[in-house]
Amino acid sequence: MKYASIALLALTLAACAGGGGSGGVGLPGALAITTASLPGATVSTTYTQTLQASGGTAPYSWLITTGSLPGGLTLDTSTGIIGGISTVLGTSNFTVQCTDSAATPAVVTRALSITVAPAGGALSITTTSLPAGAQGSAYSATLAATGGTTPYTWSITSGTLHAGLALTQSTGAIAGTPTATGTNSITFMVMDSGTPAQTDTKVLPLAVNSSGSQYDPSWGSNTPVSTINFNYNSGQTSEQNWSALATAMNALTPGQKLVIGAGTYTKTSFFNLTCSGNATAPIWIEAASGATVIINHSGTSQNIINVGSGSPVRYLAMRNIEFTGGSHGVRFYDCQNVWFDRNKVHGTGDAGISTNTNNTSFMYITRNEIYDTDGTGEGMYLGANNGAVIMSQSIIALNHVHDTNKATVSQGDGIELKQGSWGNLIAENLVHDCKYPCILVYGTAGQAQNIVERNTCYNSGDNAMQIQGECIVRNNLVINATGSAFASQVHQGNPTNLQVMHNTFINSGRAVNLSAWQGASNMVFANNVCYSQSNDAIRFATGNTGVTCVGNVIAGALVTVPAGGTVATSNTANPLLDFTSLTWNATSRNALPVAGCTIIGAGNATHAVSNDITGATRASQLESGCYDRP
Ligand SMILES: [Ca+2]
Ligand SMILES: [Ca+2]
Repeated sequence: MKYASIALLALTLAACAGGGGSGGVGLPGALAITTASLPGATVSTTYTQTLQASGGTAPYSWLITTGSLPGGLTLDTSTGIIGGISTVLGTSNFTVQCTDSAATPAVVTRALSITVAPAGGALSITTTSLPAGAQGSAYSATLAATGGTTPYTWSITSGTLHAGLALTQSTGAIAGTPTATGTNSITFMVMDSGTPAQTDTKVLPLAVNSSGSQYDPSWGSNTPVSTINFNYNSGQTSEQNWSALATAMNALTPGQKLVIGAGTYTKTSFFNLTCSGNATAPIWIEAASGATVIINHSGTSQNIINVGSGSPVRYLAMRNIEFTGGSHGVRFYDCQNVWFDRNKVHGTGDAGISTNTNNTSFMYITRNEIYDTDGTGEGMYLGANNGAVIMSQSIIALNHVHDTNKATVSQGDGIELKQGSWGNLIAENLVHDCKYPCILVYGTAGQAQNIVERNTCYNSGDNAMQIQGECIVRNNLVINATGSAFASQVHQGNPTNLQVMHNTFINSGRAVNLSAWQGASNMVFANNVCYSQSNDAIRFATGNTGVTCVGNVIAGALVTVPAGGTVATSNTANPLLDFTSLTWNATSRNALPVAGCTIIGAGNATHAVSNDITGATRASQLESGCYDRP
């Protein structure tokens, strides 16, 4: 067909050429306006252009017949010169008419336009994002713009800054100490000093995270009785320095703080930390301000440090220390009221942190970075199998656990809390790139529920978050797993007393798999966003009798889901358009729902959680998923 059409076209062209016609062009000598377009003008700058015509009988006269020139410019009707100083921005459209001097004058017209641009170019806000702030900490960021005429004036046209922050109009600086948390969507406007003035606006989200001080032990801020400075002795070997440091640590008595100077302290044999404080006189061991203190165990024969093996350790804080090498990184034995804060544990031969030999309680594991584990490879191994050792009433918060998926790792859970452990809070952790689940929690064997909230988990070679039962799971963001984003199933006990609310579960494969929920008591799956690219949104693998399932927004298939428990997104072709910026592979993870999408207002009020993943109080309407849209 295509070849036949081209042949026909060739024949047609040949016929025209043979006819010899001139084809529609004006007659030679006829009056014509030859100016096809006019160059742009710059505001407040002299402009001169001469309209051109040909043919007919000179002289010509000129006229604007429709529209008008930009303010400040005029047309000389005898010369065709458009000149003056333009004063108004924008594009003016007009029709010029040219009349010649023949006895019977010829008259022609042409539509033209002139665009007046601002001096210095168009004003534009160049800031594309604002750094996140922290509640109670000084914040500073400065908005930037280009073009127009400086100085600029900045303002906010919609939305508000967090309490404690202020915008300086003359500089675009946002500064202060925020007291409120959450993500505010703010429309900033810049105005220049040109005449006329230009403006530009941009919507920028500003996030303020909680300080997390609510996770810290009250005794942690007690005043030390005395502070001992321990300095690295450059005249000695790394091993000798370790030996001296080990001695200094175990010599600490209640109320003392040991402040360690920068250096790499290398150990090669077993070490057990045994110093112990009390509630009014804790012991602190921490790096000097700004110092990098590395405790390295050469080889994998021993854990880097053991704490409380054979003797109880109480009221001990360890902060800002980097632990590398060894077998387990830090292994807690008979420990209660131990605060492990802002440390790094990495390059270990086994789990990063473990509490699986003795029962532990009132542990505070906060703000640590744990990565590059090996062996069974858990970032945190908390409690032991089948309730043999339990952790209780402890807080695991604000940690960054990642890359527990090295090829030689056999399991590599990010945070694993074993059967029987109870009353613990796992909150605001960032856990990603794990071989096994990023967060795996079993049951409490009838004790108080654990709480798993406001965590962000992504990239797992298993289920990204797996919770057996006896737990409250809320406001988590979970993306991308080889298994399901979220799974609940029999592990070392049965699913029971499990409430899963206001989470966002995203996976190219199955989003949510709920097994053995049928007939279990107090099972709630409400107000979640469950999006699968090519599999099930929600699958009740073994039935749903007795389960509360309401307020969920889904994309993907449903398997045995109670009627009325879900509403499908209207963005069926690409459900991720419901979010500010989210990808199936978790490279983008902003799950704030966009205005007008199905998620907005889809939540069920009976199962509402009062805050969202940022800690902000949820405002009407009630969104499903982990983010409130204010
Ligand atoms: Ca494991
Ligand atoms: Ca809302």
